[in-house]
Amino acid sequence: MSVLAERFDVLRDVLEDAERVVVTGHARADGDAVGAVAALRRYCELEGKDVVALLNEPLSPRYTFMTFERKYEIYDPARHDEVVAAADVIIMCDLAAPERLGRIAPAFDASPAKKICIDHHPWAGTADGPVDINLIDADATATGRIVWDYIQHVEGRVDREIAESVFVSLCTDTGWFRYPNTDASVLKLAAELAQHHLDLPAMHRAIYQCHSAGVLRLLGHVTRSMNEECDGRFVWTTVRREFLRDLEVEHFDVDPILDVLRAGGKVRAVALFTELDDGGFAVSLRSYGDPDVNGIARLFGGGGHTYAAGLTLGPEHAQTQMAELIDTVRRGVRAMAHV
Ligand SMILES: [Mn+2]
Repeated sequence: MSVLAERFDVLRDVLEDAERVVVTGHARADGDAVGAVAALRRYCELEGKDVVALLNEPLSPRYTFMTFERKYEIYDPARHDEVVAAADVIIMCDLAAPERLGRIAPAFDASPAKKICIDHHPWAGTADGPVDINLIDADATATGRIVWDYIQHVEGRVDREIAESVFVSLCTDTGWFRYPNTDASVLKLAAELAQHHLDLPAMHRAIYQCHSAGVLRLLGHVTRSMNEECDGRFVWTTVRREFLRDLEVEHFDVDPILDVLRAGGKVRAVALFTELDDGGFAVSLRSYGDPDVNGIARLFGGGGHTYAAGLTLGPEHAQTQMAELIDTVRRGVRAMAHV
């Protein structure tokens, strides 16, 4: 039984009384956020609710194969502020910091709706979560899995759309079943979802083999220019704006780059610094849980999970902070027991 069982009962009572529901996720929605929002939207629809799924941006092309592609709306203040204000319930998925709702955040804050948070990032705040009702379980594999557990708990209907959505959450947050959060229960659920006529090879192709030639060249650049430290156990690199311009790459996902960086046999931690337009850097950190990259990211104002975390370095002291961050990871890797 889920540790959230009691909270699930609370959510069921709230949803039972609700007519108008808005479901949303963090800006630049990743697979888990997309999957969780998509599954909840469909669940609410099957329950007869007047439900709207709002995202900040169009879906990444990786996820446009989903049925959800035809079911969500891109937030437009002129159209949606009214919808958000009139909602009985707003559910935010895969984030516990409302400011990460991006452009939707002000409308979310202003709405008198009952607010629900469903998330699996470690919650570091004082109360039990940021909003009225918080379903936060840092041990959950993916936010989409919490949504699935909820639907199971209330014995809700499940169809192919829900199965596909939860599968997208599950496979992306486990890196297609390779990260440390993959265990027997994950594979068991994946098998159950796959029974809803999911085309797994096609999903894998859509999500992971969708790169432009420019991004492939970027991968080559990244491996050529990577820095190896601690006898190859820590690898880091920087992606400069000028490289992206030269390669005509406008958008890219960091996961394939991080996958390449950590493909080395000795690698225990990687860091990727992507230069931003303002001269700051978006930083992605990965490990196998040790060193705890969430702890390291928090020191620099970011966060995430023990094995995957991120942060942003402002332009002002970017170089100094980058050096400090690299040194912190280096020390974390050196402190690891040799295996
Ligand atoms: Mn997630």
